[in-house]
Formats: sequence, C-alpha cells, structure tokens
Amino acid sequence: MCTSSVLSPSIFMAFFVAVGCFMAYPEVVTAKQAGITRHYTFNTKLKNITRLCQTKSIVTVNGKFPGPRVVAREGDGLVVKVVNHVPNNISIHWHGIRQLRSGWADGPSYITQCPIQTAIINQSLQTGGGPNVSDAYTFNGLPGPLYNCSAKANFASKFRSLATTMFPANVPQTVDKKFYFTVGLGTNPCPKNQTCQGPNGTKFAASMNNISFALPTTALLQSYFFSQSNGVYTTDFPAFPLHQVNYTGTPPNNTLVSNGTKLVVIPFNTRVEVVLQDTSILGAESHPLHFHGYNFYVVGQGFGNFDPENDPPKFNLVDPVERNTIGVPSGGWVAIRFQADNPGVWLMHCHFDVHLSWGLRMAWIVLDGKLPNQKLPPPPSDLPKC
Ligand SMILES: [Cu+2]
Repeated sequence: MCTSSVLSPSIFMAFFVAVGCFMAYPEVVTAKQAGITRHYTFNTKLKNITRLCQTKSIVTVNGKFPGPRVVAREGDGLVVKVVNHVPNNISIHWHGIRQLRSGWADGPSYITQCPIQTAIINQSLQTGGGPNVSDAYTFNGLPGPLYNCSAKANFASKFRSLATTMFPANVPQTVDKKFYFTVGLGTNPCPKNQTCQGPNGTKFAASMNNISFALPTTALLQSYFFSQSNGVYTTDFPAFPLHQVNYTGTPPNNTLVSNGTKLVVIPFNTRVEVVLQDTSILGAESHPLHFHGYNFYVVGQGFGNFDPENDPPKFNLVDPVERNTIGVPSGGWVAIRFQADNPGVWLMHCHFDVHLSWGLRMAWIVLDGKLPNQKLPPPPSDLPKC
C-alpha cells in the first residue's frame, strides 16, 4: 500500500490486493469458480508513525501502516466501505485490479469520482501549504536500506512474459493509433503579488506533451457519461508534442508549459502504441507512469530520443512484460502497447506525488463498443458527490 498527500486538498491512497492462493494453487486461474462477496470496512485515520528517525502523522487504514491485507480469490466480489476520519478529502485506488467496465470504482479524485469527503466536521488542520513531498517511497511501509541510492543496473528490465497457451501474451502485433508523449518538468509564471520558489522565481510545473493537466471540479467520468463536457474538459490532447525539439538534448530557454484539461478519445478496441519520452527540461528524471483501467505490454525502451525509424524493428512483440506502471528511463523512452477493451475515462500519470500534483497527468476516453458488454454501465447510486 502506498499513501500520498498529492491531490491537494484530497488524499489519494493506492492499495494492492493480495489475491489469495494465486501462487500456491495456479489452477484457480483457469477453474472459473463462482465467487463469494467479501466485505471490508476501511476507517481512514491519522496516526503517528516513526520511520527514518522521524515521527510523522500519516494517513492509515484502521490505524495500520502498512494497511490491512485484503484477501480475495479470483472471481470474488469485494465491497469496501470507506469512512474518512481524516480532515482532508480522500480517494482510494486499487493497483492490480483492472476495473473492467467499473471505472466508477477506480478512485482518482475528479477523474472517475469526487473524493470521499471528511467525516470530521471541524477542518482546523488546513495548513494552506504546498504539496508535501515524500521523504521516501516504501515497501510494506519501510524505506529500503539504500535510500537515495539510484541503482543503474535494472534487474526488472530482464523480465519476460511466459507467453504460453495458458498464460498468453496478447501483444497487439499491429496498431491502429500511435502516440508520442513527452513527460517532464517545466514552469508556470508566478501569479502576481506572490513569491514563487521555482526556477528564476517561477512555479514548478510538470506536463505531458507540454500540457500541465488542470484538475476539473467535477469528475470527468460523470461529465463524459452524461455528455456534459462543456466547461469541464476538451478532447484535443495532442497525439504528438506540438513543438518538436531535441527532448533529451540542451533544454530550450522557454520552459513554460500550457495548462488545460485535455483528453484523448479513442474508439473501443483500438490497438494503441504509446511512446513515453522523458525530457531534459529542468533536469532529466525517471518517471513511474501508471495507467488506470489497463495493463499494457512494454515492447521497447532506450536512452536518448526515440527513433521512429530504427527503434520499432527492435520491439519485443513476442514475450514482453505486462504492467500497469512503467518507469520512463531518465533521459530515455519506453514504448507500450495495449488494446482499448475497457470503456470509460482512464487516468495516466506519473506516480511521483510532486510531479502528479504539478500536472504530470492526462486522461483517455475509451468509447463504448457496439455490444452490450462493451458499454460503460451507469454510475452507482452511492457515487460520492462533489
Ligand atoms: Cu514524474
């Protein structure tokens, strides 16, 4: 589980579900058993936790950090009742659950739902400060022994899919639509009568294709479903950067980003390729990009700028790893492929809290297919209100 205080004023929590017996009994993967429904209650509350010789008040579930284990068997239903005892708004997202046609339960605030409002009436703890940057990213609530160490040898890059009949790698061999997204840092002008801490007195920003994502005040999925996009979002997120430069070379003098709530629209079942390109603007950095609603295949990666002539022939279309989060290499690129078989509105974002809050995110609209089971169902009656 990881917790973060990023989507100020709401808190975004990501959980990992332990699928019980998956490893011990691989036959559950193929044996389609009728699932049961399991009920959990999550009371989010602040608790003092000591890590790295510091004690901090952090958001916990049921007073536990790491959070409680959620156990389920494949095919089970899970009902998690979240009661928010923290003074901030909160939303909960599940990594590893694809949310097939269930985007209403995906979690990210103002993308697929409005956040869960606080059950605390007196909001006296509002500090008005900027985003809190995490001191450390943790596994099971503990920072690693080599914190601040950036290992160059990437063991995980050697992983492959099994690509067997039982565990196939359904990599799109051809694609219908190609995208090239830059990911990186930039600046926004400092508002008048304010002092800013960013480069040359500006405000730090982060962007995809130089667009820093502006969060709407109503949830995108709702606006889309009820055809009320007017004034909420536009569908003109560019497939390529509008200004082409040497993304990993000497950075341009103008580091300004543009700001907007721009989305990409694709038809159901489109076979998509996205090349995510890091930029050296205000420093090259690795960005862990997470895509909601989908798993994708990592078909290629490299350093420097992606070469559309010479890199694609080297793609692995046979047994690439299937992921929902991928690190865009610092000063490099990564190419992913997926088939858009899950209708809805899906967030794609850097998982570094500070980059996310600076706008390193965008969203995809995947349209309904023709068949009844290819359409996004209506929202549940208990969807949180803004
Ligand atoms: Cu990032």
